[in-house]
Amino acid sequence: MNDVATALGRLEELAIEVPSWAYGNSGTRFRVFGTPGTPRTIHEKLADAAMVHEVTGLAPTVALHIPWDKVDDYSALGEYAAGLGVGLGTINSNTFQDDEYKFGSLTSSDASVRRRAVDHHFECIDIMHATGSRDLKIWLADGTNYPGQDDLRGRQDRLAESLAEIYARLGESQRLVLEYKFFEPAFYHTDVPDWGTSYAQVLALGEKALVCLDTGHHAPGTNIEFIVMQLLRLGKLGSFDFNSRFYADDDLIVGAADPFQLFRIMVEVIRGGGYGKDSEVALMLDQCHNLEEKIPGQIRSVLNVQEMTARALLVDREALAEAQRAGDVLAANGIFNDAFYTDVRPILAQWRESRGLPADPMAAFKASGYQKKINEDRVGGHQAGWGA
Ligand code: PSV
Ligand code: MN
Repeated sequence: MNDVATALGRLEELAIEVPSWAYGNSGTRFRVFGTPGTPRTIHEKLADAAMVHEVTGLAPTVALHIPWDKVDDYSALGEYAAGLGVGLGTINSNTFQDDEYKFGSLTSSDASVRRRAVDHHFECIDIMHATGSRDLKIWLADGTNYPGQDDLRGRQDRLAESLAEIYARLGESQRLVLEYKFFEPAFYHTDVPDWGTSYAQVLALGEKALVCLDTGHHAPGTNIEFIVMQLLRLGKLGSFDFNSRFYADDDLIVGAADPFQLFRIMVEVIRGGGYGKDSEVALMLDQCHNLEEKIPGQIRSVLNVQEMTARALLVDREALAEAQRAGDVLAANGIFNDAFYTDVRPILAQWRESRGLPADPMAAFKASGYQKKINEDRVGGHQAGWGA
């Protein structure tokens, strides 16, 4: 195994972006439960996100979703965030909640609907200029429910045209990341269902367009780390939306369903140059907590990513390559698994303390009294959640 000091040396480079929407109410199609202390404004969401960063040192930026997080003055919002010790990150567009988009947005056969959807992305790019955000993240709910409902090829062609218009509007240092998802809300076909489609679309656009991989957006049994390897190899992995799933797009705490999968993904991220300060790959969370308290949910998530990153950094690459060259299947597998089975929690606790962070961020948050305070303070108003 790699020596622990070298591995932990690289841990310093880990930065995870948290989503603003994680702090609002969310749920399933059966029920969205309200909870005390839920933010009413983007300012309150940022304050909650800042707590995650304060106790972990891992989450310096917050992704915004438009129009959920719209404000009049984004420079002021950026200053407010900076005052809390965090920055504004990726801007997520939203073309999945307006009646006009019922049959599609960027793929719609109705030119006026496409115009509206493209204009929404122009607005997002304007916001990115004001916030200094690098990435515009596009996920489309576009798709159909029944064979024959629409022309699959026509939709793909219109998607390419719409994306080209949006791409042409990007600033020099801005990027577009196109997220894929194999189903939901459409059930027969989705217009960007898989990494191959996203890759084909962004390849046609140019080098500022990349793929966003949401770990919850694959069919059961998919080898996600293979996709990670391939996109890194092709230079087209732009970002991750981390979460975990048991069945569908469950948006659960990352690493909760399958820690070994998260480890395997981080191994490929590191192997492919997608990790650390010299990498342009954005590591984001995309989670909505339905039952658990939201801030500790995010803390647990970023800690899980940190833990699996530490384990992945422990893989002895040289010994692994040697075993692979020698065709020693079980030795190679053993070297890989040795790193996964290493309990890094005690050394991570020490590592945190040596940096002035709490050894146990979950306990530190609990002891901070922050949850009690927001439960008492945030009375009245409209709690943020889906559609707000
Ligand atoms: C779609 O399921 C998705 O993963 C996209 O990233 C959306 O923007 C996000 O969820 C909203 O929670
Ligand atoms: Mn996502």
